[in-house]
Amino acid sequence: MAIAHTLVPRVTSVAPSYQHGQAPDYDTASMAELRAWVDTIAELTQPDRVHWVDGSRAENTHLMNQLVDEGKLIKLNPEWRPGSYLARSHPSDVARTEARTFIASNREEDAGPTNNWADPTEMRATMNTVFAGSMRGRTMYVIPFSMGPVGGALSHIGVQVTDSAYAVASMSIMTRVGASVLERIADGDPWVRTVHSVGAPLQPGEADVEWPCNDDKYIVHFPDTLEVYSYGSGYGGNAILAKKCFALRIASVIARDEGWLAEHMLLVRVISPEGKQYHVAAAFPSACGKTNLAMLRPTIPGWKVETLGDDIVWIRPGTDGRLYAMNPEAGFFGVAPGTGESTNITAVETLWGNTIFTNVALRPDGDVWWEGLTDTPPEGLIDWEGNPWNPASGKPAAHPNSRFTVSAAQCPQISDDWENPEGVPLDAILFGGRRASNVPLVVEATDWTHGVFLGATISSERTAAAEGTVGELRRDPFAMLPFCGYNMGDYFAHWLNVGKSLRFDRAPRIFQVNWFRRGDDGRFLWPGFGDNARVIDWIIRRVEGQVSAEATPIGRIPLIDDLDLSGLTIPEADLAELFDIDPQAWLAEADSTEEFFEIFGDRLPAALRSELDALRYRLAQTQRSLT
Ligand code: GTP
Ligand code: SPV
Ligand code: MN
Repeated sequence: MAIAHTLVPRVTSVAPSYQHGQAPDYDTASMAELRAWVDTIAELTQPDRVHWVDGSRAENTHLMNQLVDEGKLIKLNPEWRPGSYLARSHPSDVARTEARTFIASNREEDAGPTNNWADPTEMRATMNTVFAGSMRGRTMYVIPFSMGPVGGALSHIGVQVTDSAYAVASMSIMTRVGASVLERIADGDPWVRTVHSVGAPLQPGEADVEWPCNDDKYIVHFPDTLEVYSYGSGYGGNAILAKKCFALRIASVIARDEGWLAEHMLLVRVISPEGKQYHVAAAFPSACGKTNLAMLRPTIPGWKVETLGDDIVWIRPGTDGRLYAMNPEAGFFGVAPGTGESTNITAVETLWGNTIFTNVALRPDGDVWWEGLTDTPPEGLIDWEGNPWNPASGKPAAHPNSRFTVSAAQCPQISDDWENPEGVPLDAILFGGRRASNVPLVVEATDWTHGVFLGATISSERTAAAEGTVGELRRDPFAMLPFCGYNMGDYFAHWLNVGKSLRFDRAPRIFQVNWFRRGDDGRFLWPGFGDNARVIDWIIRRVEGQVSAEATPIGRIPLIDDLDLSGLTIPEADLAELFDIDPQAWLAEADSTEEFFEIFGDRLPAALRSELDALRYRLAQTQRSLT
């Protein structure tokens, strides 16, 4: 396991001709094209200054000091949290805005029924209107970035222009930024264009606010030309355009065309007590446990987990018939609430310093706090809106979607291979969601097609990661509902095709998991967190063919005796309920799946319809045998 030496910001080499903040003067046609594009955006948005980001430590220090001087960041007490800052967003700008997220593909059917489609010609006109003069009074930063190690075979590069220094600071942690990326562009590597403005121009002499943003928001993707325009929001996936906009929505389109997969997944290396390595990727919807599983500390002896990624994985079929997976990001943008020593000590250790916190509470001693960090809140907290917190108010001190931004290299259990440009071979893929009922703790798919059916039919209770009603059940196929840049029906077909390109004995096994099943009294039936290693242990033993499983209508489940529950005291009734499969409830689930599938019309692969038929058939059989 690697000990993290690298501190944020990541320092990349500076080309000799590259002056701090200035446009690089590489004399190549592709660099001229980049400079011309930057000029066009500047002409439209009218910033006071243009600053080319070089990714150097000096530049980062300057930027952070400037943000503190402007009152946009609070420097935390270095005694407790060196090199760390707190940002407070505007209360109206706290999460991704799915209703304002658009796929402006040339053909409406390419966006599909799960995306907001916009006519690209009309949307371009709208963008030209809203971005006109939108950066007045501000600096426009030009950020060259790489997703994946610079120059890696699976990597892709992009450029984000933004008028938010906070977005620059975040991008510097979340991606590889700097001159080495410009060298690739100068050499002619293709790059994705992304444009971001908070939509709050300043009149001469007008004072800035703590968190500039605009009530009018647009997060727009042009998949046919590989461009992103984001307007009005400074928060998370709306502003760090390399993340959801590029590495998922745009990358999924590139992946469709090139035969690979861009997924909303975590990636871990699991090492068995025998010392054998396995690689597991897992797709769970937003705020459903990816970061926690990525940083798992097993509670059962002998097992070790190393972190490779916590949110996005790019997966390619290899020539050997296996799937290879790589995390394209360089940092974690993780949910703060619920992160504590008893749940995710690895994250707590990762956050020792060099971290930007957003919308958490401030302690009187200049450190931070959020619900779940400790059992009892400290005295004298300032809440995420900057007001003294009254515990009796019933309002949380930290916003439910408050987050930390920190370099992956700081994670104490980061894998030595996390920057391996080849990626790692996958042994298992997990699909999960937040389901209070119906879905058992773990179910194994019978084959790849059934696994794709499990992924396609995930539903999950909504969380605070996006605007909407928390707790409401919604379909979130492959945890990609808000992130697939093309027709989800085609995406299902693509998954089936990728399966066909694998050697059947080398394709990863597919499982469905649910850490969130609840008892009648509302409590979680499964302890979760470190104890999820017990489920991983069973999954690995299935991969190795060491244990049998019970065939049920919905898939294969463990024989209880095969689960390592040593040291746990779970009432037998709870265990039974964790694996209970109620045929009536599942028939109703099948009806809802049919309704969901109908929205895709003839873009739904026939194989998934057959899977649904087969599921109903098996459920009906069980019903007969029960009655
Ligand atoms: P995004 O960054 O939005 O994609 O979220 P994520 O999928 O990485 O979710 P994360 O790991 O940050 O967890 C979200 C919330 O779920 C946190 O409040 C966690 O404490 C909680 N959580 C994670 N794993 C478990 C678990 O095994 N059991 C229970 N009960 N809660 C969990
Ligand atoms: C998610 O919502 O899945 C996130 C946070 O990882 S954001 O980057 O804001 O999309
Ligand atoms: Mn996520």
